[in-house]
Amino acid sequence: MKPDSFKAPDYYNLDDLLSEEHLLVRSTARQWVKHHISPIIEAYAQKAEFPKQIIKGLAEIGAFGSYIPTEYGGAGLDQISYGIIMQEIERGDSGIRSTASVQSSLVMYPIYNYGTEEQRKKYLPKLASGEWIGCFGLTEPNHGSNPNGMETKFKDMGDHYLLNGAKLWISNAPFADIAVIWAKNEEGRIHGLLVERGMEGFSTPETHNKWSLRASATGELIFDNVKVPKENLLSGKNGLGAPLGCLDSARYGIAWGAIGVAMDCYDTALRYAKERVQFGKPIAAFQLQQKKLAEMITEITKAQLLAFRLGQLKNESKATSAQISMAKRNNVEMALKIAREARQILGAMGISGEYSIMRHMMNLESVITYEGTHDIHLLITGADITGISAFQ
Ligand code: TGC
Ligand code: FAD
Repeated sequence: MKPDSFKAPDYYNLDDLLSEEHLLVRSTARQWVKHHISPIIEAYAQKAEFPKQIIKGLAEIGAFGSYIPTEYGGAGLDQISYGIIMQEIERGDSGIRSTASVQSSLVMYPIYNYGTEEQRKKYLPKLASGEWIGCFGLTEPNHGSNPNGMETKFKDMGDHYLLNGAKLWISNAPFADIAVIWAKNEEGRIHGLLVERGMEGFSTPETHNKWSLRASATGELIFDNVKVPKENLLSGKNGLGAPLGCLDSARYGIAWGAIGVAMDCYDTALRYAKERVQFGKPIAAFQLQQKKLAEMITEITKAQLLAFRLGQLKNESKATSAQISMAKRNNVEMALKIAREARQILGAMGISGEYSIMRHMMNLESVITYEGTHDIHLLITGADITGISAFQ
């Protein structure tokens, strides 16, 4: 792969709006990605393997529990810093950002917000340091966009819960030490349970043959009469709103992460267009190529403004779920379109692993589907503005 000479575009001087802390967090994450992700990521994506050796480094840059208070091992940063870290990591690879956002928003977030003090003390420091990796099980073979229909269930056996069911398409599952899983009790109410690797009847087979997110490990979670201790219930919140609350946090991170991918593709395409000569001129001199590049920087700038404002709203605890959906949907589609256009600017070189673009493009096919599909987020906006749900 080419050496990483990434230069981030900032067409509207948005850096002026960032604090000293934001800039420091960004430069730390950016340097780390340059040194520890860019040189290895293509090889790991090609062999479809997650590079486990980076876990400690991810913890060190504050990617695990960025906004979780320091007393629980988190980095104690604000929401904009969390977004910036996701942006920088996803600039390297969406699969690596997946591991970080699952750990932070889908595992540490519910333990911090819905867990007991004992659960926070037991799990959060281990997750923040990367000693333990977590995963989040909501999607099932028969229930993806409609998690309310889930079939995984647990029964109160007096001194423990008995858990049965299966989850599919779960990031980090094959090597996770702990799974936050969502299941229905005997009354059909959704609850979160903490299932640890090693519990009898719990297995995590890996899902192979992915064309996307190849450097991220994806798997199933199978529960065959798993005895879950009662103290592993997340008792602070139940109902579908509990897992969806976690998704709000993860979707917010993805809205920033997608900008990282778009910036990387734009930067690569701009540099290539200025260097590649055809018909006696750099291809950047042709109007058709300029149109592509000009539209890219326009869309990136709009997405940056959307993410920054959403970050301010998140910091003030004012961001609505529908606002988060709009940003996730817009920014991921923006990044995917830019990846496709950038790939064309590179001609045949665009399909080569020498450059990051094709990997980003393939990764985004997962990002546009997980955490709520592109169409589901459109329906969330539709329901929000009309007051009428069109899901059913
Ligand atoms: P609905 O009736 O709308 O809502 C049920 C209850 O949930 C509340 N709620 C939310 N709460 C917090 N945040 C949100 N975003 C919320 N949206 C809804 C709502 O207020 C209600 O509460 P209550 O107290 O009144 O009961 O539910 P619905 O069944 O009609 O479904 C709505 C829909 C379709 C939007 C929702 O089911 C949905 O978002 N579906 C998409 C599923 C999804 O996103 N799955 C993601 C799985 S995890 C994943 O993909 C991780 S990838 C990780 C990686 O690698 O990065
Ligand atoms: P379906 O729900 O079957 O949807 C199929 C199509 O129908 C989509 O285009 C959808 O938009 C459309 N559709 C569905 N309902 C409607 C409707 N009402 N109106 C209009 N169109 C509709 N899940 C987890 O729980 N944890 C994870 O860690 C996780 N990681 C993932 C990693 C990867 C690489 C991938 C690809 C997925 C992951 N997922 C995870 C699952 C992901 O969240 C689901 O794939 C997603 O929510 C969509 O569900 P589905 O694939 O079952 O599609």
